[in-house]
Amino acid sequence: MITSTLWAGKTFGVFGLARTGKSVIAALAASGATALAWDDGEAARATFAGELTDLHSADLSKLDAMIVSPGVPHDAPLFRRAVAARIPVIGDIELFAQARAGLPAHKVVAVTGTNGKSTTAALIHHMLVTAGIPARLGGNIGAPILSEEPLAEGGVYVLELSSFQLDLTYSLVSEVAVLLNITPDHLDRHKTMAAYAAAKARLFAMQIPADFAIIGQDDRLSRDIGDDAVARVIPISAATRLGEGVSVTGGRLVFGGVDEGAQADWPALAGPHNAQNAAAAVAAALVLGIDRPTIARGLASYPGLPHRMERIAEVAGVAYVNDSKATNPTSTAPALAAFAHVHWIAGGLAKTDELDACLPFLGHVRAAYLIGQAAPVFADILDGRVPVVMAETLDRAVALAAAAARPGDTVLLSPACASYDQFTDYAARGAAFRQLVEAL
Ligand code: UMA
Ligand code: ADP
Repeated sequence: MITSTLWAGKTFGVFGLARTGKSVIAALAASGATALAWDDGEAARATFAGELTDLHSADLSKLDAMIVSPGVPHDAPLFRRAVAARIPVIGDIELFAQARAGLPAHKVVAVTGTNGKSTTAALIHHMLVTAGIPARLGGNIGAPILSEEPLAEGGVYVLELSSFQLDLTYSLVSEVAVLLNITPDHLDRHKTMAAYAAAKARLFAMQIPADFAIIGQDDRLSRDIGDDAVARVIPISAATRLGEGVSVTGGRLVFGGVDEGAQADWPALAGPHNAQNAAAAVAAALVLGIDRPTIARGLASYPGLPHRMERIAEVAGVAYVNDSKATNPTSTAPALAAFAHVHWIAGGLAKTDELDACLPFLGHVRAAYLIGQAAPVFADILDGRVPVVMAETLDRAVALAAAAARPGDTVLLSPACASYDQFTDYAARGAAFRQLVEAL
């Protein structure tokens, strides 16, 4: 666990008692601080082992800070009260930033972007491990960083950071910061694309000139953030040959203009989206001093992550692929592109009422099986372009797709939606899909 002497004797409010809140409370307690814990959710309170304090009626002005979980919206009444009480309102990543001064010398690699964060962060971590460099992987990937054991001198903390976490972070100076891409997502929280991009830009505003900013060049909002970066910028791209950067162009890895390898040698990194992720991870590895043969070994041996284009079974010649983590149209598009004959299970809680990024690949779709709240909206968009089946639930969708699929086809769960209307999260949705497939 990561602790800090800076917190000893202080009193913090901890708002939100899921993974983040629990890790914060443990780290604060181990550091000699007092944590006043609250969650608005009855279920979260019922399963919380420690003492609760109703922070809605507490005097917040006495607190040293309010530590808020990333999932709490900024218009939540308690969030507003904390802001009005003029105390710092911060997240667990800011606590980590504070604790860094007491840790053995180390580096931080922070990865953000709309899509590809987990893959890129996990790939960088894998390359560090392959190179024999002590490393930890945490953050939005599902492992709160304060729960990790501190590293010995020379270690590297790889953080996956969401816009929600960045909005609560003020002093994280990342030696290496990665921005993959910015496309529409989380607009219910941020309201505008400009506000969403501004949250991502914070990561680069906190850097110093000696640091490195690895910036995706494939969308304008990301390029703009690169233009304003204070750190040294390394451009990366999935598609463009970049003179001084790293790109994967036509399936070839290009470093600073030199062709260095082929994507075909990286089994868990297929597709144009993973070309971008690989380019970013290679740039980070180079900056961290990992040599090129080790980088090549890391790309080849990367095992992939569950719920991201994860091939879970082949039944009667039909492949079943779990891409439950694709929670917006831009992340679903590469999955549709990757397979020739797709029975596409989509829907859930839509983040936008369009599927624009997916439309170019509808030629690959034999039929769409729609589930969840988004089903009627998606049906309107897809009607007349592909056969549409209103399946409503995942179990019906799997049964109908399995019945229709022929050898050589792919049954793909790539919902382009959040899962919260029918599941606790994307991982539960992916696990349910796996169970249904295994029962076929
Ligand atoms: N709550 C209140 N009042 C409110 C709103 C929420 O009390 O008004 C409570 C809820 O009852 C809940 C807690 O606050 O108990 C919410 O916590 P949380 O949603 O932040 O849950 P954690 O388990 O701490 O998960 C968070 C991240 N969740 C979100 O950003 C929504 C996890 O990212 C992350 O893995 C974890 O911290 C560890 O860092 C998940 C995610 O969906 C995977 N992220 C989004 C994404 O990837 O698109 C950004
Ligand atoms: P994140 O952590 O940002 O959600 P993941 O690495 O978990 O990203 O990938 C989630 C999904 O997004 C994958 O299933 C894949 O379909 C898609 N994806 C991954 N990388 C990219 C990328 N660089 N650009 C667009 N889509 C991507």
